Amino acid sequence: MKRSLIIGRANVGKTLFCINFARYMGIRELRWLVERADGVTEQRRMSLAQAAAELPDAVAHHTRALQSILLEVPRGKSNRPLWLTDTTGLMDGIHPEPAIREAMAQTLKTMLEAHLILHMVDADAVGRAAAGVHTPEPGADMGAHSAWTDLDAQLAAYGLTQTGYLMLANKMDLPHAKDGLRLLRKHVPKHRLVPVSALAGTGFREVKQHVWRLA
Ligand SMILES: Nc1nc2c(ncn2[C@@H]2O[C@H](COP(=O)(O)OP(=O)(O)OP(=O)(O)O)[C@@H](O)[C@H]2O)c(=O)[nH]1
Ligand SMILES: [Mg+2]
Repeated sequence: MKRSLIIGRANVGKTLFCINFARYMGIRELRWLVERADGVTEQRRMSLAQAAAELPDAVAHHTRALQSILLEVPRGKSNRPLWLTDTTGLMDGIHPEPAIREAMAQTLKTMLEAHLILHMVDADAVGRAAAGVHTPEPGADMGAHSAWTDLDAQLAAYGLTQTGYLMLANKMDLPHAKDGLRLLRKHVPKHRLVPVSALAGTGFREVKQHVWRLA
């Protein structure tokens, strides 16, 4: 079965996007298939509200496994199943916790096999970093975790070789996101870049069109 994989740095909004995109697709209850890096798989059922409420603010690497939602893509008179897979956030350098390193390796391995890659970046963090605005966050240095870095540049370079790749500039509802989007367009002039807000649900129609076309 084909997979649409959402990847990116920690805290850019991958999980919230999956939850709200599933809602947009008409899913009322989430049935996650969780694939842990140690090979164990499990099912988790929850309401959309419960899933969103479980997301902490500014905690990097909240997601530590592949977690997939089954979508139905209309194809003629029938539907074609497609996994929408949320992943562990990536980072530059080496994470001190082995479990997170393994989960990040799992993300990268799965990326090489995925039919569709949605590479998410935090446009607001990019804009904030460019403006020199440091927003202190509780618990974690969100700025350092979510702005554009070499890792994004490498993912974007890989994306140029993949027809199923699309870059998503997230958090467009926040004040510095427009500046961030402008900068991102300069960083990756050859890529198709879709501005979205995982929180507000904007840009979802374009993402759906891309996913449906290639599913
Ligand atoms: N304002 C705003 N906040 C967002 C948006 N998307 C995500 N967030 C917030 O950003 C934080 C991180 O979101 P997550 O969905 O957990 O990010 P993630 O990329 O899955 O993070 P990891 O699992 O740690 O890699 C949460 O507090 C979300 O509520 C958005 O579009 N706008
Ligand atoms: Mg997550």
